[in-house]
Amino acid sequence: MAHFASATEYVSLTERKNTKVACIPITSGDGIIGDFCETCALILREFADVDAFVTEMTDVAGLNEAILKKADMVFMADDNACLCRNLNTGATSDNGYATGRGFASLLYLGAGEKIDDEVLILGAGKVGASAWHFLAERGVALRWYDLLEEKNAHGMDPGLLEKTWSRRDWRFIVDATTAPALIDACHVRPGAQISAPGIPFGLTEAALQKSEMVFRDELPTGIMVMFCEGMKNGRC
Ligand code: 2YJ
Repeated sequence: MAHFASATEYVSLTERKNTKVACIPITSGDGIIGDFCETCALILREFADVDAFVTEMTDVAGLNEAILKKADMVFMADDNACLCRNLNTGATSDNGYATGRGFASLLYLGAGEKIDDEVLILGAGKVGASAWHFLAERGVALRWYDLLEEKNAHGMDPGLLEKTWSRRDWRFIVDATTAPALIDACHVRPGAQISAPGIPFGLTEAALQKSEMVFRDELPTGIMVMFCEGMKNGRC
C-alpha cells in the first residue's frame, strides 16, 4: 500500500536493513509528546526493517547528532509540520499529505481499484486535500465538505462542495476531520468502506457496526508512506 500511495518501487530488505533513520525530538511549541519519536522509530523498525533510533539530543543538536551518526534519513515534528527528509538525496515528505495518500490508497485498493460510487471527503486540510487529489487522478467521482467551506478548498473543486452531506448516506467516505462522532449510522450505507485518518476517530459505534470495511490508525500508515517517499529517487 505505501509503495502504491507514494508511487515508489520496492526497496530490498538488505538495503532497508542498512538504512539508518534518526527520529529527532522537537521541543518547540507544545514540546515533546510522550513517546512520539519512540513510536515513529518502532513503526520504522517493525514495518520498514530499517535501523531506526531516537536521538539523545533534541532540536538542532539532535539534527547534528543524526548527521554525525551518519543517518540516511531524519523524521521530526513540531506543532505545524511532521516531516521526513532523506539526507542523501534531499527527498522530503510531509506527514499530512502522505497520510492522505495512504488512506486514499487503502480505500482504492480495498475497493479492488474500481470505486464505482462517489467518495465523500470530510475535512479539507492537508490529509483530506491530498486524499482528494490522489483519488481525482484515478478518475474517482468526488464530493467534499469542510467547516470553512470554500475558504479551505486547497485545490478541491468548489463546485463539488457538498454542504448537505449529512442528509444522506454514503458508500465511500474519507474522514480527515478532527471531529469526534461526526459520522453516524444514518450517513453510512450498508456495505460502506471508510478510511478514517482523522484524530480523534470520527465514527460512532453504530456507524462502525454498519460499515463493511474501515481503515484506521493514528500514525503507522502516514509514517510508512513518508518513508517510501523519502526513499524516492534512488537508494538511500
Ligand atoms: O518531538 C515531539 O515529540 C513533538 N514535537 C512531536 C509533535 C508531533 N506533532 C504532530 O505530529 C503534529 N500533528 C504535526 C502536524 C500538525 C499539522 N496540523
